[in-house]
Amino acid sequence: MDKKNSPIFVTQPFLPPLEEFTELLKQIWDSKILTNIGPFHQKLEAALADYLGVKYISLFSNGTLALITALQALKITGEVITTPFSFVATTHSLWWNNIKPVFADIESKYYNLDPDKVEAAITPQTTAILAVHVYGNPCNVEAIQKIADAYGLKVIYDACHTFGVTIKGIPVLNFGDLSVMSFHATKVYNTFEGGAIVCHDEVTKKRIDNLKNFGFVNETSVVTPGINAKMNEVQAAMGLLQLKYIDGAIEKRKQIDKQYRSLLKNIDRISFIEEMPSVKHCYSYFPIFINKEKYGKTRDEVYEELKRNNFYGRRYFYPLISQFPTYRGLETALPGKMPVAEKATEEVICLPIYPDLEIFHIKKISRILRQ
Ligand code: T4K
Repeated sequence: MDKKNSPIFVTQPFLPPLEEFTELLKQIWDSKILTNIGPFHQKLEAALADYLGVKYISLFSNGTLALITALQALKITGEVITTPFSFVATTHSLWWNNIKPVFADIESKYYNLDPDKVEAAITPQTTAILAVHVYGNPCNVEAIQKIADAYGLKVIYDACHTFGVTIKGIPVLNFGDLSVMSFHATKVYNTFEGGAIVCHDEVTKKRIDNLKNFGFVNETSVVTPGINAKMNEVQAAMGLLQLKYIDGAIEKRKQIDKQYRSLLKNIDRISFIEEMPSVKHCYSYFPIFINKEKYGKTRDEVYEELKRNNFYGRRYFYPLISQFPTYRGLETALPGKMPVAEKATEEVICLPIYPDLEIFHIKKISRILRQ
């Protein structure tokens, strides 16, 4: 199939030149060190800490295990306030820790947790806030921290959509008690699968490292019932290589974001998220919102139309996590409780965005949306 007619998905992983990866694979073959915090794992932790501007980072096999472990690391129990507008893994991490999710509504500008709604949801059982920097736009970190300090709560950020994002030059990963990252194939920076926890002190880093390796501290001592969530050497080698190319990949995403903004700006029946001031972005997603009344078509009709034209956008995040069977019986999940999230989930389509997306594709998508 020629390039112009092949299907275009919401994303396509960025991959470095295969020869360079083969070179690193050869080193793994020679050393026979495949996993268990080997040399590539150690090198990648140092390199990422440096690139991201964080003090401590612990690598994981994926973002979901990193989320589950982050909650273990802080010994979170009881109730945690979280957003319904995210990938389901965010709330699943609470379920896996026997923690009751308490959903709070999002704000309508960036679709992140609304701090006022967070405060209103606090009960004597609340121990933490699990917020998501959705689509890579930072939460209102100051307001969230203020609430956390006033009520003695921990803050964990699901930073799976933010890679290298800064607010006024400060890495977003440095806010909150812990931040969790995903390096899944569909993310801005990928190690095929992978993830990480960012923390701010050595004791916490040690605890996280123990937790991801069965609780071992040496050959014979197990200090905690840990899990196996280590990143392996092949993933870590890929991560090192990806770092060489990441700035270029983000720059290409930036250009695509710019094209969409310029081509869609005059279609007043479509809205998209304004660029946040003072934020360095990573352009992980390009969500648009289809208002049925203004557009004259439902979001799903537009979504299907794009598909008929070979463009496979995604309805991230539909349904809301709170609408899935596991969670919909919770009091905070009941219909009408979160009007902003309930509207967003019915209107959103994430358009394709990835470094190799061609300009003619962006133009064609915009043309379809304009019809
Ligand atoms: N928290 C948040 C906020 C997250 O967004 C995620 C993951 C997590 C936590 C958990 O992190 P991980 O445990 O995954 O590290 C995808 C991803 O699987 C998931 O990682 C991601 N969020 C979520 C938003 O999207 P699906 O089910 O939509 O993926 P899939 O397989 O349909 O892929 C989407 C498109 O990407 C495909 O149509 C084609 C393309 N693709 C995908 C893969 C896997 C490729 O071209 N190559 C590939 O290898 O969930």
